Amino acid sequence: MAINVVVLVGGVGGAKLAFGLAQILPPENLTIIVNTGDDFWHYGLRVCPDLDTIMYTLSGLVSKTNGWGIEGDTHAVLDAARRYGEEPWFQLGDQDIATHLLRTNAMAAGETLTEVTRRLNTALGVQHCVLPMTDVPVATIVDTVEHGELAFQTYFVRYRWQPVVKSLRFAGIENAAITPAAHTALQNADIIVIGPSNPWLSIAPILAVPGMRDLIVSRDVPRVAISPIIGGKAVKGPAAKLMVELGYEQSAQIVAEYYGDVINGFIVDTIDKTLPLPVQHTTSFEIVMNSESDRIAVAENMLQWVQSWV
Ligand code: FO1
Repeated sequence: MAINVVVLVGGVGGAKLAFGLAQILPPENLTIIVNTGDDFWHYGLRVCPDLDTIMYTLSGLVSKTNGWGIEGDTHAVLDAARRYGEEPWFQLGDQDIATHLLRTNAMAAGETLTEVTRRLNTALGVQHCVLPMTDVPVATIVDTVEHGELAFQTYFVRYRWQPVVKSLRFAGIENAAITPAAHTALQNADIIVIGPSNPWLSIAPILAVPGMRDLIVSRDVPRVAISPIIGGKAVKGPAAKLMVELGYEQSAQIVAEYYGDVINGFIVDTIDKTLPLPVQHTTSFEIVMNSESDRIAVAENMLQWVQSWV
């Protein structure tokens, strides 16, 4: 029997799980809803890093070293910009720029982000359904001790997530709406998964789209998160540092508490198997995803475990 899986993701960790799921589920049974709070305008181009990380990962184009961008991409455009005295702080590869050019052009001509995302993914051979969390522009804003409010990529890339974070907000979220495609996918989901993405930076913007959290909680199906924190440390990126700055303990348990009633299932690494977790269904297995076979194993173990609930 085919089961419909919807996975909410952002960043490199989420893309690894999406890759694993895409290897074992047919295109019609997997929808990937992606954070767009990291999106921004750069040199007049609409850059959507999390959507592109998913597209490049699923199409096999992704840079293996970075986990984002395109493997072997060159930087002739940014090098040429340097001749004009520009000091590029955000590494846009030449092939990657083609993605941003075409997306920006299509959106200027009236295509929605959902439509252009579908078209670009299809052109690269990605058959699974990749959806932005909303078609309305939303921008994660990071309030920091050192610099006050920073646009997300300024905080994350320009300042290498070193400033101390006081709070986060999602500018424009009040005007955002769930897209018909995301709504239908969540309504038809047999399992809703929250990937091992940063809960505060990648998942919170998705859940903050008006109506999103309520829609997910209203679904009487397994709603499972995979911890991005293993043994008190973030697998990648600022999750653990951010937790301390926001006043939390660095632990998978805090992530489960943070998700609250959004989830009824939580998966931690075996190293965290003794943690008391405030969730109805919990399990532990190895969730570090270094290789392609790790990603498939995590996706398989998760689906097997969830199907054993009933
Ligand atoms: N991350 C970096 O740390 N430095 C970069 O220069 C950078 C460029 C970049 C270009 C395109 C793209 O799709 C992603 C890029 N990223 C870069 C990653 C991105 O900032 C983050 O992965 C996400 O926004 C956080 O989820």
